[in-house]
Amino acid sequence: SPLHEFIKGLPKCEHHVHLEGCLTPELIFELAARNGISLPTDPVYTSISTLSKRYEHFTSLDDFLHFYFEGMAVLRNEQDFADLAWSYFQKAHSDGVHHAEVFFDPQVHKDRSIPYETIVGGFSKGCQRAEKELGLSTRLILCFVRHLPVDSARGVYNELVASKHFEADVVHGLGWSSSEVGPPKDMFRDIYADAKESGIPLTAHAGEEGDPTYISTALELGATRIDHGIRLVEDEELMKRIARQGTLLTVCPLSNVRLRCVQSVKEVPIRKFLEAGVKFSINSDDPAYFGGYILDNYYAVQEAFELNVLEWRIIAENSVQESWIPDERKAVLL
Ligand code: ES4
Ligand code: ZN
Repeated sequence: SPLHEFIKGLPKCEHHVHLEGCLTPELIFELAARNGISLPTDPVYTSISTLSKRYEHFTSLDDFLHFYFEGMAVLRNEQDFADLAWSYFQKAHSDGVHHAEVFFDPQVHKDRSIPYETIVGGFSKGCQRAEKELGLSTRLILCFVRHLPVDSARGVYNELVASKHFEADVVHGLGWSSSEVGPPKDMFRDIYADAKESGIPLTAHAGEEGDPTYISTALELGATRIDHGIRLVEDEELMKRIARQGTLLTVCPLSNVRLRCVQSVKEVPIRKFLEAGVKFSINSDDPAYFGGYILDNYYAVQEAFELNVLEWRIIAENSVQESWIPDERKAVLL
């Protein structure tokens, strides 16, 4: 397509990528060997290629999450976390990403006895290296998971407070993710109330598999951004409100296809969001599992919707404007 060079050159900001979702089959095998960890007995772990093949056939969010949580068991030492983050930032840089806000799941690592300091220490070293060597700006967003007890989230939140990592901008904001339908919609109500009181920026995965009431609950609890949010189109009034408020949706088209939220990228409501004036960015989610990084997602949107230069400028501009960065940094990126 004639716009491919233009899209490649757009200044990109990534707002929705899980660092653990950047763990490629290659890196899983490499870290398992380095750390002397045996991989699960499931025959899909026979080789890099059998594992990669399995990733092409997820049946749902929870089917994917099983492999996502299994894979991250190879992360043991601070260096593993740093190497994983660095591998993502190098790829993002080559895709034209200038600013990246990245999620990580401390509860899941703590559950397998990795200390909070090892996790945050490693990931933040990866961020510092990206800032220094690639000129990327980065933000770490600590993500709570919905499949573990809320007490475990409270434990991590207490460690965040004790570490003063928010005040030091080591951890910039909070999110929630993992299984959407099932656990109570408002399970993080108390934690989000405390975090909001402390001025911590809040986002939440909502409206991926779940209906629009998951989105309205997230907003009620203090989220100022919505991750995925594609089912927003099912509630006209809520969509108008989100457009009016200027709330950003962080959309992940290839993820939605791989997890069967939609049958093809054409079903992702990109046109509807543009027409309704809903701000969104295009992101990679779990690129090691979903067959593409951010530029692949941009290209997939172009192939499905044939947007014009003006529409791409709106998308790129909104992704800069809604980033959690100071105005001076926005001015550099625009
Ligand atoms: C996720 Cl695609 C997706 N949805 C919800 N939670 C997640 N964690 C990692 N990837
Ligand atoms: Zn996600």
